[in-house]
Amino acid sequence: MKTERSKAAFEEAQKYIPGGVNSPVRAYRSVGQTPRFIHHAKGSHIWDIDGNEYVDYIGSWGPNILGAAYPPVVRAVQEKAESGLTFGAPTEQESRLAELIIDAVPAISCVRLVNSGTEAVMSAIRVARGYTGRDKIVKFRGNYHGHSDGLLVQAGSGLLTGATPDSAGVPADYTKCTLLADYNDTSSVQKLFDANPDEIAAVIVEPVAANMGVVPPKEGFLADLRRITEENNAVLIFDEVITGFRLSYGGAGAYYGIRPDMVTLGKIVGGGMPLAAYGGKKEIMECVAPSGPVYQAGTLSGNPIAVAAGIATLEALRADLSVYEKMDAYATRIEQAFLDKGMNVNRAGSLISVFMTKEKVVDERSARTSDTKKFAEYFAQMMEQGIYIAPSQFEAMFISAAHAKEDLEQTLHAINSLRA
Ligand code: KE4
Repeated sequence: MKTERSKAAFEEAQKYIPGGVNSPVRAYRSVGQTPRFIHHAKGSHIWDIDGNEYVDYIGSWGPNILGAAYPPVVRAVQEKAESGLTFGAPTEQESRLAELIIDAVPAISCVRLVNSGTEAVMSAIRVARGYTGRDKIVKFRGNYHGHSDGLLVQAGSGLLTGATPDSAGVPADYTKCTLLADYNDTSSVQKLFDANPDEIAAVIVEPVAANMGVVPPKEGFLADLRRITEENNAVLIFDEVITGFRLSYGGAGAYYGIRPDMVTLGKIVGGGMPLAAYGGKKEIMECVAPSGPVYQAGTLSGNPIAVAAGIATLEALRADLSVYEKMDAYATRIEQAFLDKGMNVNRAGSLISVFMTKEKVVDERSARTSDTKKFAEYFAQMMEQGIYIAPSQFEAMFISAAHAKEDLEQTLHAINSLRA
């Protein structure tokens, strides 16, 4: 596979941008290859600047659930741009998107639009602290909630791929209120509440973990979190930046029948534009300025172009909910092909990960037993076969509504051709 142009572009980029990329996982460091510089994407396919074409299972890390450059979304953006890119003032379309979110996500009665998943989570945590008057929060080892200081503790995604799961530059004081539990281990959460009575503001969880590879919740785990947080008057936050509008139109909460107090959204909700959101119970969200004392703001929050993309995306999904069964059926075929190869695979809806370990992966500890060198070899073979997957053991494969029969055939062929 030719990668000369990407190689040259990567060299050039490294003159100006840290590591040559604007987000670490894009640098392909853990798979030891040249990151592909992208020329364009359409539907379920993506092309790099060397002209290589791939079946795309990253989909920009989740947003492209309808496929890349989905015409109604592109049209909505183009039309909206004609009347101005940003006003810094309220528009009726923001209320329309908020209404779509509230109608879709059972746990959300009031919602604030922001610009990234990081910002959504950072804000939700602040609101939970303001609402409860408590400082401590519980997160799970291997869960990634964006890069706000207090959450860069034993985080997942690029932090798991890198040297340490914590980041430099975060003062100890900023993380001393962040307590760590183990995913799928209810007792580890109960112990923290027993040891910190009336001090924990919130538990934040990826209802399906997708940043240590895909790790579905064990039967009863989410219900346990709901029970324990209720018993202790703590806020339960589902970080649905990945699962929102993916696991079902109502997200993981609707899919598993658990209602958290707050939900964070990103990726799909912005249709590929920089838009995210956090919301929840009205009495909690009324703490948010200007209606309440918890401050949060943003120049481009509710940006008209991003809102137009979000509205077009949600309206397209809502108009044909059969896409969810279609994506799950496609994902099941991929999962079965990996199983037939004797590979270790986790799947939740249209999210899949293979793990280079013999252990069943149920938490960060078991995820870290994976052989990342073996993953790099798997990655290289899939890319050679024109299958574009995440350059890290600790990410997910994202199936979209655009993936078609030919893509499935090419992918099944690639999986069957994998050399051990
Ligand atoms: P952003 O700030 O990247 O929009 O969202 C942060 C975030 C929050 N919560 C969850 C559950 C997330 O998965 C993310 C971001 N996901 C990563 C992929 N694992 C984004 C890709 C990247 O970091 O480049």
